[in-house]
Amino acid sequence: MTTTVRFEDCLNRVDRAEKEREEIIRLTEDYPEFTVEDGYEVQEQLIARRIQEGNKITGYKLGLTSKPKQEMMGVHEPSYGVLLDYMHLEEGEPVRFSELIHPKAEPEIAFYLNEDLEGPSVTGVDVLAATKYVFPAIEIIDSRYKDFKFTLPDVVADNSSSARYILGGRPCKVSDVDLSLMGMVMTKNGEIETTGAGAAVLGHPATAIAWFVNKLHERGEKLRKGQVILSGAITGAVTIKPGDVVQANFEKLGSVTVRCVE
Ligand code: OOG
Ligand code: MG
Repeated sequence: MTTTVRFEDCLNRVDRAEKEREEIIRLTEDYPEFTVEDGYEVQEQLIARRIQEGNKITGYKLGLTSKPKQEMMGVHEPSYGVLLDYMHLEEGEPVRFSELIHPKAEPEIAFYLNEDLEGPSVTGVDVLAATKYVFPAIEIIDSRYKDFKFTLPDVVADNSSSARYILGGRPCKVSDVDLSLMGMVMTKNGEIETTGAGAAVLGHPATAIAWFVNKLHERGEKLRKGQVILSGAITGAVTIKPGDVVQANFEKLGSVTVRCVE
């Protein structure tokens, strides 16, 4: 971190924004020299605060792993964030808008690990070998930045917009499916909103996770048995409002549904 960036200030801004549900301006507006590395530093400190507050890490999420998402956000590199226990919703529990700023819904494939996974040089094949199950998932993202506008360093500092996630009830053995060719249809209130296939996520969702594991290694971290990893949205995010019911339907994997309330 360059000396002109006030690290503590950046950390306090993203921390408060999530707690108070208040949009903030991009950190890079006040600190143009803020780097992606700085973003991960702030993210790490933010998660340390959440853990100190009594929360637990349940896994990770990848962001901006598909072309539709990268184009939508104007960012051309993936990012990652940390999933905490308070972000997990059981299927059937609603997304409460009163707890969030301007949430959106994304269709994702979630991985559940059977073994620890540590870089460097991890490949998609290694990821599949360490994966016990895959699940259909919906991620609810909620960027703390005004109008969902950010650069890569900003979004990384904001824990990659992590807010809530829902896993479908039916786990599927990874060996029983082809995640690359797997079709997906997302509906809102019964109408088709977006369609795609697993290959939208860096060619294969396991490739995205391999990228992530090697990245984590650079920060001296690894994935642990029992953690959930969201591999990133297959399509652009879907706008939602209270009263909406969103469903992600995957070929073979089945579906996952979430309802939005005030
Ligand atoms: C960043 C997070 C993107 C995904 O799956 O691509 C993400 C954002 O768009 O706010 O979670
Ligand atoms: Mg996502």
